[in-house]
Amino acid sequence: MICVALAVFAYMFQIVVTGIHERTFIAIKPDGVQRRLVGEIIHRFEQKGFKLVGMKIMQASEDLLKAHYFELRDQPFYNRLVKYMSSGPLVTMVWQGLNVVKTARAMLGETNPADSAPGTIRGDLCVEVSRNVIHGSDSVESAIHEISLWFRPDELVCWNDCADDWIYE
Ligand code: IDP
Ligand code: MG
Repeated sequence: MICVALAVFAYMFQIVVTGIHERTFIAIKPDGVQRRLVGEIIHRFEQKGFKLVGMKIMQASEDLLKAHYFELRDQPFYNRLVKYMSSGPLVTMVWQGLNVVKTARAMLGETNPADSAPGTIRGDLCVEVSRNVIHGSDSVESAIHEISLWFRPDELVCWNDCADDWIYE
């Protein structure tokens, strides 16, 4: 328990000192996979300059999705959400970079595609809130929690990015 607390503290400290190590959890939902939007979505994050440090295709269990969406358990759409998210494969990813949590949320758009500006993923690629193609962590704390829920530490790859000097001063 103390080790986990120290690891979280060290990670948070690293984020505050050098924000380029911030990470977020992104999942392309079953509709995004079925509609062949995986390449388009990865392209946007790569073009922005963020670094991919983890990725897998998987079909999530209802138990995992219930843990992921625990805060929404009292919402009327919760059961349908869990069914939709477990209905087919997801592509789950961890992206890293300066302010990546907040910037990724801006790139996603609003929860409801109808409120999402053109140019955002949900604004450009989907129509209905219950089929909104992508998930992104909403805070640095939830990103840390979600990454630990969906990825084992050895599934994340630290690699030297030769573009770093052209993305960061
Ligand atoms: P977020 O995905 O933008 O963070 P949340 O409020 O955390 O939005 O909701 C999680 C997911 O639940 C949404 O992405 C969407 O798939 C679904 N959802 C949210 N609100 C509704 C709704 O009013 N009807 C149906 N599904 C919803
Ligand atoms: Mg959310």
